[in-house]
Amino acid sequence: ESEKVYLDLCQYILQNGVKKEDRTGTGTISTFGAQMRFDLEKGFPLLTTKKIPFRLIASELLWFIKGDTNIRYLLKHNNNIWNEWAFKAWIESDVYTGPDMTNFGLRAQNDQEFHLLYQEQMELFKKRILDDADFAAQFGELGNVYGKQWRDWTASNGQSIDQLKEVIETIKTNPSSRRLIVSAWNPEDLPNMALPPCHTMFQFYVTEGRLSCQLYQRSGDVFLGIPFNIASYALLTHLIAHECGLKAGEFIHTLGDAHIYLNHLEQVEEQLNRTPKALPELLLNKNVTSVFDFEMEDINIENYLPHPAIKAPVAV
Ligand code: DHF
Ligand code: TMP
Repeated sequence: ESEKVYLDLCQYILQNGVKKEDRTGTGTISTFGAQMRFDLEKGFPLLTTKKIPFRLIASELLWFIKGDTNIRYLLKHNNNIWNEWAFKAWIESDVYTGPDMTNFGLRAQNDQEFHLLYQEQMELFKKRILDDADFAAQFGELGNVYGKQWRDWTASNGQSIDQLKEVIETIKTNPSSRRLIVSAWNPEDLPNMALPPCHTMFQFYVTEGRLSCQLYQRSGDVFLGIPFNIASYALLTHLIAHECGLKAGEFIHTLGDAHIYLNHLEQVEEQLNRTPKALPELLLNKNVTSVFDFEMEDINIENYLPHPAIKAPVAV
């Protein structure tokens, strides 16, 4: 059970984490610097100690791979994980004339009446993104986030750099390279992003027919975000290995600020009381040969029998 490294990290932070204020006003316990290794040959690292919605992870990854940065694609796939950050820009804009939604994330947790009002506005927002292409182009946009930097990094001379395409090409032509890197951290472009990238850069490594990947994540929400990030990069490694005729080797997850939000502590305790089950397997459509051609129906998880989901509020 390779998810033990994740449970150990949770345990470690509970025991050794230091109280730390954070941007969202929620508060965390935090440690700096941690590493988890997942052997992808021993099963697909989708946590079993709580149910993780794999189709949300797959559709988010396909969205990055397409170079898309607008939540409209995600909403069309019934994926709501980025809504709050587009909604935030909308309610802070001059065009928004609805009820005051300032600080909606925290207020919705503490005030039931406001929660209903917020839900109503969020539903209106989602509907408008789906129904109105012009509105979506303006307010569904998260700015120059992952998809933009991976596929269309704008260089100072104005040229576009397709980092993902180039790294896949290099894995094929020069697999021993020590420069197999994709960076989402573009300092000049940070002001143009809804959220500066949390998964900031990743590197590939090829030996003995196996493709490994290491991610440097500057900031990790260990209960909510990290399980998604693990599965997402494991899937990306499998997709690239598939195209390059390699086996998936290891996924190594290196974290900077690894934190548990103070309103996730009970949930983490509950999860730690559960016994992990066997990891599921990933099944990819063999007829798809390029990373850039995968669609949702080409990606499937089998034998996934997790414990039930555990709900927790996301800090905005
Ligand atoms: N902010 C914070 N504070 N934590 C995050 O993990 C985070 N992740 C982002 C953007 N901003 C963030 C993008 N990824 C969820 C998971 C991943 C994610 C955003 C949100 C999430 O809410 N997951 C819930 C339910 C998902 C659902 O079923 O719709 C979960 O229980 O895993
Ligand atoms: P920050 O920009 O202040 O670090 O806040 C970002 C929060 O989102 C932080 O709790 C980490 C979390 N996060 C993840 O854990 N994984 C992700 O993929 C993303 C986008 C965010």
